[in-house]
Amino acid sequence: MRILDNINSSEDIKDLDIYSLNVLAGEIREFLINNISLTGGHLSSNLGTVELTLALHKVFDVYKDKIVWDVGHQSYTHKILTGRKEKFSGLRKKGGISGFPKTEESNTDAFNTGHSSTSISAALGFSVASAIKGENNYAVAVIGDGALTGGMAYEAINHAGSRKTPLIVILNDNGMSISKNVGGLSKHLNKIRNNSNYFILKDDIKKILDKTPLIGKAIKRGVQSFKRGIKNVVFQNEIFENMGMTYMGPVDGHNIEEMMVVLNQAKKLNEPVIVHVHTVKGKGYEFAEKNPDVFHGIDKFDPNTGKTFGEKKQSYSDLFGDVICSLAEKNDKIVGISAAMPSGTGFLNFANKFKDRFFDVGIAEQHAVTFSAALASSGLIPVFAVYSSFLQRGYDQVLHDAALQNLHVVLAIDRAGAVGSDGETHQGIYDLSYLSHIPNIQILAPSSAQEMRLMLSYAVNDCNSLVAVRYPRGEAEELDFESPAIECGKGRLITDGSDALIISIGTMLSEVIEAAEILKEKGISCAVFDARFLKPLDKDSILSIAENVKVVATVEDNTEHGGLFGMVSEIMDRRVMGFTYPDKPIHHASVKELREEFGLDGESIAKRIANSLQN
Ligand SMILES: Cc1ncc(C[n+]2csc(CCOP(=O)(O)OP(=O)(O)O)c2C)c(N)n1
Repeated sequence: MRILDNINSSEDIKDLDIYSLNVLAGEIREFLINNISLTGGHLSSNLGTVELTLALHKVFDVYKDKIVWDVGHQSYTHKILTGRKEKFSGLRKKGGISGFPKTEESNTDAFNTGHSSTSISAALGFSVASAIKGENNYAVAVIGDGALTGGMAYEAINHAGSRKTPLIVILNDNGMSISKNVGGLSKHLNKIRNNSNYFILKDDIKKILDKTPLIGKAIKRGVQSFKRGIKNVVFQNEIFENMGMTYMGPVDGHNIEEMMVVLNQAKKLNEPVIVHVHTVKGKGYEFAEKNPDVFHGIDKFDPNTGKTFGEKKQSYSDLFGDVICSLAEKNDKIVGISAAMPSGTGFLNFANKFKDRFFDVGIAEQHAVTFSAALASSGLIPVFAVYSSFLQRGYDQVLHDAALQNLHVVLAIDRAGAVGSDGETHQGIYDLSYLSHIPNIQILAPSSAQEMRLMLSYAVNDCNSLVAVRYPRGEAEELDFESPAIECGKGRLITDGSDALIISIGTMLSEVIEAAEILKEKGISCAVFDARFLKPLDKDSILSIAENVKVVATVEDNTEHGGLFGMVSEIMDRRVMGFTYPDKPIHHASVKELREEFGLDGESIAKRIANSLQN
């Protein structure tokens, strides 16, 4: 029988000795590989944090203390240790457990995460609240070196360091973001990685640590002797120390015993502490260790070969990569910007081909937008490829730096619409809303591969203003409709009809075509209009077709307020039927399941329109 079979709560590991914990770590790795091979999920980050999580669960009381997992994609072992082991077959599936921490799933998930670099702020908030309420809880942030490239982390460190609020930040440094980590701090951490010895449990240090008192007046003396002791064997890190955080490390993140010693000491310090832990992303699974980026987030795969199944179809991200490369070959003003997502956004070929014209700025969407604005102001054509949900970070910069100065920044917005298994934090269903009211912006959405080519070329070469092209995750289909040249603010009529007008934006066109076909069989004739532009909206065409029909409907993979439905409603003095995602968080499930659940599939669209024509 495995040790893991008897682990159903964090309490169950409290009495395990180091040997058993190491055996358990091996069993958890096997469990992760087997389960994620069946469901897909974040593998390499989780393989890297097994021992770290075990040490945290040994040293802290997860039912009382607050552990905040940055991004949260590495929280699987924590989930296994907190009663959710049996639920892994439903990981990231509709109705199943989330791939990220969820307070509604377990009271041991202190705080919901998904977007990077929030953990130190949240842990600091927990620490301050605990002090105000007179409680004695520890607050811990677990943040990767990738997530530490996000500006918000420094805002929190700056705050924590100045207040001297007790807080433990675990810096899980594996040298990787999704791709190789970038930036000055990353170089500095790398230097430590290459030059330093790990903290080693030498007997004399052990003695100092053992003598460090937990309570009373002696704390200060104890802490100082502890710090002196520990600094004899560990690297000093002035960056963090100067910002007011005590630095401890580096510690071997796969050595449970040493991590427990250091974490216990960090607890005693009663001030902001950063514990620098070195881990190997993908640890223990050859394929993931060799290619941690490939296994960062992976679909189902064969655990014996590490290969995913099925033939890979051209995605919108791939197509973006191809088109932007060919445009850049002809126009040397084009520069590419990514916020730590060169592979996910399809930017890798561009990055390799145009090394001097490509910038991975780290997980720094705000900086990426302002940086792009200045490039545009200098006459270059910056193309920032970014996932819809992560661009939320750069809203003010889009408005303040790019739009108000009327600069030609191209936003290539990937993962727009529902994203599926990553769930509510990653849904790209807000971009039409958070962009539509910004002045000077043009917003386009392709409904097919042909349209994507035309729109990217238009955005880069013909447009002179801030421009967003938003497209979804998944296959870029070639559709059989005529794609005339893009004209600013002009949509295209796909089919004419006399009973209803359905206006769609982006790839929702496929569902709308299906709806129109179903309705045609029922004798209902629909005009289908592909808006192409949300802004400027093709008001004239829409109003003139609307004059002759009984029902006007809009279909978009965006939330209810502020998108196509709102824009079309504003130009009509009649009721418009809106097909949107509802105004509430949208959980994880496949895109197909979500469309069906929220009435955005062809059949549901047809049914509602038919009903309204009958009434
Ligand atoms: C604001 C934001 N931008 C981008 C991402 C996408 N993302 C998820 S994990 C990750 C890399 C995180 O690296 P690190 O913190 O070092 O964790 P590791 O996976 O290496 O353990 C990125 C870029 C995100 N979650 N949030």
